[in-house]
Amino acid sequence: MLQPLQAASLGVEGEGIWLALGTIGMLLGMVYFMAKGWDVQDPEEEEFYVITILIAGIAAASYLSMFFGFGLTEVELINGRVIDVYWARYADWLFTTPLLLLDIGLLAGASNRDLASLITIDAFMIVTGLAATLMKVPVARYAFWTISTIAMLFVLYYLVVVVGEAASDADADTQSTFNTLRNIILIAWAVYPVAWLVGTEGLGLVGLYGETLLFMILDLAAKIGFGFILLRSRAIVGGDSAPTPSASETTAD
Ligand code: RET
Repeated sequence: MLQPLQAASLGVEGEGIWLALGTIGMLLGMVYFMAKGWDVQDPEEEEFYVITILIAGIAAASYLSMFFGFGLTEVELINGRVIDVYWARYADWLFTTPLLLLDIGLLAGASNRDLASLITIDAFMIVTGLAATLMKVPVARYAFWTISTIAMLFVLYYLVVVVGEAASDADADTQSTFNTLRNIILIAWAVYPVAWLVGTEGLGLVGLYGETLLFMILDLAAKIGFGFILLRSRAIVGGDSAPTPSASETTAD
């Protein structure tokens, strides 16, 4: 007997519940951000809203597609093992992780050059992660996982050192929001490669059900939790209400 959830979503099994919850969580986050930003006039502040709403919207679409089994594929490894992978995650992450970095980079007042470097390494991380996920030869999978993880360490290092230095020139509100968001990224992002490794794509210690739950929690924290803190902070308010609107034109090299 097909459960209603399974009937609606081709090939998706028990993990469909987490994909449904993920979709709802992203939609609620998006609607909350839209409602909160409705009256915002200041163009600088508006920019943060646009980026953050887009992040939640892209994720909602990706979760919905996974729920319907669209983003799901099977990879047959040369050793005969067949694994189910949700490739739609990578399409989501390819756009949303750069947007998250853009959010925090703009907040810190990082230079365009630094933002471009950060986003390029990040995109490289996601693309090599997708390669790791789709390869048929196990050793190649782990090789690409390692390359992607090294790229992630560069992203995190860059965020702390280079973007952090730009943020240290900003006002106290901005610095404290930057520190909180940076810590969310440091903690949440570092769990992704571990989830991949212990999940179905890697060693298979955790099944698709547990892995989908873990990614849902991580995605909601990294996108909606992140956006919630960013958009509630006084740091993004330009004009009169902020003590010093981030004097961030300086390119401290
Ligand atoms: C993969 C697998 C290969 C190794 C590494 C990975 C890192 C993924 C990351 C994803 C972050 C996603 C976010 C989504 C927001 O909702 C591709 C899992 C390093 C860091 C923040």
